[in-house]
Amino acid sequence: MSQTVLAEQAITLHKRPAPPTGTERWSVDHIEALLNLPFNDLLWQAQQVHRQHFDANEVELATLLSVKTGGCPEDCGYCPQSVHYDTGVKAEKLMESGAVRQAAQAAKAAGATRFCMGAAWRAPKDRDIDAVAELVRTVKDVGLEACVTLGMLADGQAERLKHAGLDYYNHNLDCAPDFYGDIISTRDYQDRLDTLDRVRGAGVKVCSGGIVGMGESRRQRAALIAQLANLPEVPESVPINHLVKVEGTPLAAQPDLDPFEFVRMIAAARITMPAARVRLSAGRQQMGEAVQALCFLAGANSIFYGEKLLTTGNPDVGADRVLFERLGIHGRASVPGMDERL
Ligand code: SAM
Ligand code: DTB
Ligand code: SF4
Repeated sequence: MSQTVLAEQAITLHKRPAPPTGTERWSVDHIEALLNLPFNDLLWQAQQVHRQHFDANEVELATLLSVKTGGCPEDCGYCPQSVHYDTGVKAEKLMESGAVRQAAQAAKAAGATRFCMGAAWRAPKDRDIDAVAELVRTVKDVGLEACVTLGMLADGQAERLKHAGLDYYNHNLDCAPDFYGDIISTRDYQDRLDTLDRVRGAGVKVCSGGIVGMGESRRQRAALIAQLANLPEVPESVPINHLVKVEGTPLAAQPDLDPFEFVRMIAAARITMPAARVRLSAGRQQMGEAVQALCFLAGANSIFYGEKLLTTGNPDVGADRVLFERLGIHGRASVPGMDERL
């Protein structure tokens, strides 16, 4: 089949009404064919889809805070916070709400609309959920959307977070099912899917994506996108992380990925999940501005904003303001329903 025909099919496909819940919307073959398109054809499609659903020059600013750092018992091969690897990250206790309030106020003053709190847990205990619920209330009180990522959830925990006002729960599928065992041995893919079900069941919006550049094949990248796009309900938020290589982790010496492969992944996420916020997540500091601009062209419309991710660096606010100015991009001004709460 010619690439033009494939490109046309993909456009027709995305216009079709969503199939019934649980039905496969996108095959791995189809997504792989998208990833195989000439770069310009792929970006052209992604731009069209993007403009049908969003203001093409608006990007959401989400600030990230590690509220409980390090000491994690899981062995995720990319992660500096795992106890299995000697990365120099020190384990810290859960932050108090006063310090979180200050960080949230600073993020809001800098223009962020979403505040994401990460905890290096395999799975939170019920008493951890109580403490995080307090942090969620604090963030909501400041007037920001609240997102947390705490690991695997047990029955009832997502409901308690929802009750505290949580908007989003981040839990990444990270990679294709057939690559997962190469990266993590301490839990399996189904555990991740079960947590996403619990989040959805509690009425909390789903933030789920993955990491690119861990040595996966293009087909495996397509398979990750297929997993996300075929979830019973498409995630509202899809973070695409570029692996940040951290000394001491098993993936520290991973060869560099062709940056255009990363841009292709953003485009595939945009085309297959047209209404989702696709976040150009970790890896911006290492990526350079031209590649970031291509990611925005490919349909990324959210970034992590602020000089730190969880334990590694991110471009500072000043640098992002200059980049946005040069590209004519503006940050998302407000979130519907948010201002009344202030
Ligand atoms: N412990 C919880 C969990 O794993 O679900 C929450 C925190 S964990 C650090 C959140 C996500 O950060 C991971 O799922 C992974 O996608 C991303 N991440 C961690 N280390 C990374 C790295 N070095 N480069 C890119 N993304 C990374
Ligand atoms: C996500 O998808 N990426 C963020 C967030 N969700 C929690 C984490 C990126 C972490 C990068 C490595 C670090 O700073 O430790
Ligand atoms: Fe722990 Fe999350 Fe890091 Fe895995 S990614 S080691 S679960 S903090």
